[in-house]
Amino acid sequence: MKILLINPLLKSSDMFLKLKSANNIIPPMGLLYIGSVLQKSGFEVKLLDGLVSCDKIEDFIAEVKNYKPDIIGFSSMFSNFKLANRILKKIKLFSKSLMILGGNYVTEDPNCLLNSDFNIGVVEEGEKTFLNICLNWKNKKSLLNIPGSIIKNKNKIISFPPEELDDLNKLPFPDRSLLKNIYLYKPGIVNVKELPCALMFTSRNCPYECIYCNVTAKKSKYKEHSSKYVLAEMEYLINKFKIRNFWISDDMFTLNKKRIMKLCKAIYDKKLNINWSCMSRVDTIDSKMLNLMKKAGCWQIDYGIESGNQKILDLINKKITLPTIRTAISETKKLGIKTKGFFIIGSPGETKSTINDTIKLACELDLDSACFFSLSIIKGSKLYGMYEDYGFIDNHDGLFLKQNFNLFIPKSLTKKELVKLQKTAYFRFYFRLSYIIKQLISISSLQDLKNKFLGLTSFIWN
Ligand code: B12
Ligand code: SF4
Repeated sequence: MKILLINPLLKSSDMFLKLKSANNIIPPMGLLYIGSVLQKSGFEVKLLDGLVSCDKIEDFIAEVKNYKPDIIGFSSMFSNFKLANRILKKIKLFSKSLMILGGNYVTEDPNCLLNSDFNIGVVEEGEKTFLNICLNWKNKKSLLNIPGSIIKNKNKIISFPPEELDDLNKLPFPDRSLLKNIYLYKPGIVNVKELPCALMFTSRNCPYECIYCNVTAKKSKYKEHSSKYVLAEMEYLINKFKIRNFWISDDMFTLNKKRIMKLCKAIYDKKLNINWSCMSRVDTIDSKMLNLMKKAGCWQIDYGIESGNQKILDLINKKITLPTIRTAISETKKLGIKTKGFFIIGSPGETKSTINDTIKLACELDLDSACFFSLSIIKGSKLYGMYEDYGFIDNHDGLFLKQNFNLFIPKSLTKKELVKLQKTAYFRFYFRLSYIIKQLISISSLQDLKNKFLGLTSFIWN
C-alpha cells in the first residue's frame, strides 16, 4: 500500500520568497515523523514537499498521477489550507485515494473540514492516528472511531478524542531520507552557525499559558524525548548526513534542567564537536546549566522576552519579570553564548509608551539580534476569546513584516502607528552606532559577513 505525504506549499508563493530571502527553508518535520512510523509498519511512503519541489499546482498533480498512492496525507499549518484544498479538488477529479488532513490548522479548527473535500481529519499528534487509519483502510475496516480522527456527518463534525503518545522515545527518528535532498534545507540564517544544519525537536508542547500562544489550544501535554534518544538522533545525523549543526526548535527546550544537563554532559563527554542553538524562557536557565550548554556546543539562545513593560508582561501572562530578563541575558552573554530576543509590538494593553519601553529594553540588553513581531490572534489561544476587550483584528495585509492573518491592533493605536512603531523598533535596534561597530568587529569570515548582510536584508525587505 502506497502513501503520499504532501506539504502544500509553493516555491513561487510570497511566503517562500520571504523565507528564501531569510534563507529559511525548513523541512516538514511532522510529516517526517509520520513517514517513519508508517514505514516501520511496512507501508511504502513518499514525501512531496512543495516548498522545495513545486512551482505550481500541476506539479503536485503530476506526482500523484505518477505515484498512484492509495492514501494521501496533507499537512496544513495555517495559510496553506486554501492551497491544500485547491490541490485536493484537482486530485479528486482522477483519483480515488483516501484524503487525510492533519496539522495545526485542523487541530485548532476541526470545523474547517466541513468546507473541504477531505475524507477524514486528524487532530493533535498524527503518528498513531494516521497509522491506525492506514491499517484500517488496508484491512478494509471501518474508519469510524479511530482516536484522534474527525469525520463529517451531515454538515457536522464528529470527533473521536485523541490518545496521547505516551512515550516519545518509542518513536523512530524522523526519516530525513524521505526529503528530496536534506542539504536543500537551510533553517534561518539567524539560527544557523554553519551549513548544513538540521532542525530537531527534543520535546513537544509547553506547560506555560501565555495568552497569545497556540500551545494553550492543544490538549496534549508537555512531553520529552530522553537525553539518550536526543544524543542518538544527533549521532545518527552526524554519521548518516555529516551534519554537525542543529537548530533545536522545541517550544520549551530548557524546561527540565536535569535532562538538559545530562544531554550536554553526554555531548561533551562523547566529544561530538557540534554547534546548536535553541529557544528558551529567561526563567528556566541558570549559570551552571548555561555553562554546560556552552561546553556542549550551544552558540545561541533565542529568548521570548515579548515586552519591556512589566504591566504588559503580566497582562499576557508571561510570568517573567524585568530583573529576571536582565539577569538571564547577562549570564548568557557572560559565557559567550549569543542572545536573540523575540519581542511583540502591539500586545493587548499596549500604548506608544509601553512599546517604547520594549525598544529601550531591547537596546539596553544589547542582544546580538532581535525580532519585533506584530501579534496574530490564533484560534484556540486564550486571547482569541477576549481580544475584543483590548483591540481589534485587521485581516488585511500590509504590515512591515508581512502578516498574513488576524493582525491584532491595540485600542490605543492605529494600524499606521503600529507599522511605524515596528519599523522604529528595528531601526533603533539595528542602526545603533555601538551595535554596528560590534558587528563589524565580530566578522569572522566572508560567510559570516554574508550571513549578517542576509539577516539584515531579510528584516528590511520583508
Ligand atoms: C517550522 C515552522 C514553520 C515553517 C514550516 C516549514 C514547513 N516545511 O512546513 C515555516 C517557517 C514555513 C512556518 C510558517 C508559518 N508558521 Co510556523 N511553525 C513552525 C514550527 C516552529 C515547527 C513546526 C514543526 O515542525 N513542529 C514539529 C512537528 C513534530 O509537529 P507538527 O508540525 O505540529 O506535526 C504534528 C501534528 O501537527 C500532526 N501533523 C502535521 N502534519 C500532518 C499531516 C497529516 C496528514 C497528519 C495525519 C498529521 C499531521 O502530526 C505531527 C506529528 O505529531 C511551529 C511551532 C511548533 N512547535 O510546532 C510553528 C507554527 C506551526 N507556525 C505557526 C504560524 C502562525 C506560522 C505562519 C502563519 C507564520 C506567518 N505569520 O506567516 C506561517 C504559515 C505557514 C503555513 N504553511 O500556513 C504557528 C501555528 C499557528 C496555529 N495554526 O496554531 C506555530 C504553532 C508557532 C506558534 N506557536 O505560533 N512555520
Ligand atoms: S509563548 Fe513560549 S512559554 Fe509561552 S506558552 Fe507559548 S511556548 Fe510556552
